Amino acid sequence: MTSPIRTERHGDVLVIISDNPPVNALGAAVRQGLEAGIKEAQGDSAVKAVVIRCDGKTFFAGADITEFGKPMQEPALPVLVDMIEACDKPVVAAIHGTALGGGCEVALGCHYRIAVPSAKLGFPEVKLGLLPGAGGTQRAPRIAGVPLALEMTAKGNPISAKKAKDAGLVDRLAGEDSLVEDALAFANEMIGKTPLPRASMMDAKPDPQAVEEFKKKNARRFRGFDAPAANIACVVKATEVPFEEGIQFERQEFMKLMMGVQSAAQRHIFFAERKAAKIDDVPDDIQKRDIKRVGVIGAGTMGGGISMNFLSAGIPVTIVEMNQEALDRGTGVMRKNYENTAAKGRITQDQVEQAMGLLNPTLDFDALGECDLIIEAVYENMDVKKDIFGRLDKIAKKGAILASNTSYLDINEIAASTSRPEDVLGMHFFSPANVMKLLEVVRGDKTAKDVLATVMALAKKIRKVAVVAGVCHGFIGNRMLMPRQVEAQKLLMEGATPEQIDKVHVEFGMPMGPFQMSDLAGVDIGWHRDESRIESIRDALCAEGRWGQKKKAGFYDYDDKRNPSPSPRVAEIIEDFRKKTGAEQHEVTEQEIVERTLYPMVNEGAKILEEGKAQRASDIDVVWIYGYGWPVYRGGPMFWADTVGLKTIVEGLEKHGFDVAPLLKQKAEKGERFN
Ligand code: T1G
Repeated sequence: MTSPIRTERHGDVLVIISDNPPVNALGAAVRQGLEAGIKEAQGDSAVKAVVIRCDGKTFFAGADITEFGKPMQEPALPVLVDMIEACDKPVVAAIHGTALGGGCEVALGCHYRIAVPSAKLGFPEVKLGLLPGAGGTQRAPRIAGVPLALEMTAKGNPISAKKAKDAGLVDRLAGEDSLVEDALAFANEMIGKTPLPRASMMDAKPDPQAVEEFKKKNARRFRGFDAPAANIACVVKATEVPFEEGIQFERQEFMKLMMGVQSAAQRHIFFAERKAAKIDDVPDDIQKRDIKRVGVIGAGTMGGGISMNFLSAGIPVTIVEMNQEALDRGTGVMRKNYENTAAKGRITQDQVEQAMGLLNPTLDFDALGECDLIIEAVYENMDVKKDIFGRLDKIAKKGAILASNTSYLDINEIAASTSRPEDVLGMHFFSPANVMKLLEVVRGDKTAKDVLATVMALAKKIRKVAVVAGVCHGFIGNRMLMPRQVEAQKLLMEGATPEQIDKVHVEFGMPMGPFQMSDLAGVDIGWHRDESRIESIRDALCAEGRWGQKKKAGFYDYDDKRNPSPSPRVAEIIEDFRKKTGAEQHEVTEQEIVERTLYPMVNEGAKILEEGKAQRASDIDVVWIYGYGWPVYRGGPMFWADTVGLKTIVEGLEKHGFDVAPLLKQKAEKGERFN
């Protein structure tokens, strides 16, 4: 097999080039090729300098994650980086695209770095539950200082080439289209320069105050994760001990993380997210429809949020409402959202105007006739939706895709209200739609393959993580949410309190528990609105106007800053219901709460797989990570179940009288896993 690495001579300079699509991952063949290239440069007196660069869309984007867990082939990346740095001829890294992880470490092992302005550098290892394991935690603080090294390694977000240059991580910016020439010129200029700048020879200045501030500022973000603290410890170690000792420490911390469940979970999600984009029975290269303009029906919270996704991606939107007041309110909220983002410095005022300039608010339903994709985002009522789709059928252009944002309802039934069911599918956004990354793409029985592929590709363009779901009540996420909510209510009747149940979920790593979530979303969602009809604790709360945070009272009481506190009134309501129904009380333990609220979700996930409503277990994991904030370090419900052990899950379900899904029981009996 030909090596992905080739070398070229340009006068006194040897250029080592990697061509390893799609991201020049530093797999064994690349490492071996780089090693050979450096040896070639060392061994040839005519070579006076070296440039390392990559073909394709990016400089090395990291170690090859697919190699993790397999026997490591020489040279190990840390050894290779040290070899580059030890070269006695100047080595220049020519960076474009994203120099990430091991790629950034290779660059820091080089003596000089030149990058195009659009390039980014970063250490995303922490997002895989890891840390830079090839010297990055030791070289970055030595070159760029502790504060930036902490930001880059423990949070994992890339920085621009400009910021990298200001910090000394990059020496020069090349022309956007002249990286190769500029890198060669830089290398020639550095010939004969001694001593060569070697990061490992530098000192990293201690900065204990920056470390404490960083830890405090990010405590909430890092809650439950192992890797951030390990990254911080390595960066601090770089300021305390000689380079070699720091490298040993980094290596031991890296191995601890690599062997841990959290990194396995986070690497699982990395690949699961990308796998979710693939539709098993639809070829990647199927011809997709051209979506030049999107129509949105309804300018409420969802319609406005949905529209913003397209506007932010530069796609014009026609948004329709029934009356001017609702239309103005909706567009006003959209503008305010953009202005708030601009106020935080995340976008410019120009970008606000650019986005809003693409919006065409109108009361004219027929204006949707010029749209290539129309998304209905009105309230959850089947009759209303069928009426709208019937009207769309009359005015939408031929080939337009007709989508409903319904969270539960039957897409097949909605499609049947048109003469073009093959053009109909669900696009279930999660509130707030302009923030939450998950998009459930609901495939109707008659949805055409190109329609599905078009929407999946569009999802990536609007920076959503899309998962294909089949038609069933609640699709994937909300369908699994239901048994959790039902059991949580039952546990209240049997002796648990809302705060006890929520605490278990928050300590598990969820952003909030079932009752906090209910208060946030609105206790009154789906309530029959008949105050005299009180058949559940929820009904009793709603009848008293305890509709959740928006009313400063739900399952909890809320102060003006929406801080929750246990509610004596809710305790009374629960007590009344326990007495009225004669529910048997018992001491509810935390383990019982886990078994009765989380295990049933796994059981429902197994049913979803059995019924073919999800393509794969990892898709279900992606839904829960990106739609509900399931802690990524637990890998999603199905991955987590594998780590608990499916036998244990089955025993727990049977202990509490649940019907175990045949697929789950069968896998447990065979000692299999979902993922
Ligand atoms: N290894 C293996 N495969 C990778 C990969 C990697 N590092 N990065 C991407 N891929 C695959 C990906 O699975 C997909 O495959 C295809 O490339 C395109 O990816 C020792 C230990 C670079 C910003 O974490 O962030 O270095 O689905 O769809 O949207 O210190 O990929 O086509 O079959 O994401 O243009 C650290 C991870 C590794 C970077 C490009 N590096 N990658 O985004 O394409 S650990 C990372 C990304 C490490 C050292 C440590 C993104 C991207 P398929 P894509 P994209």
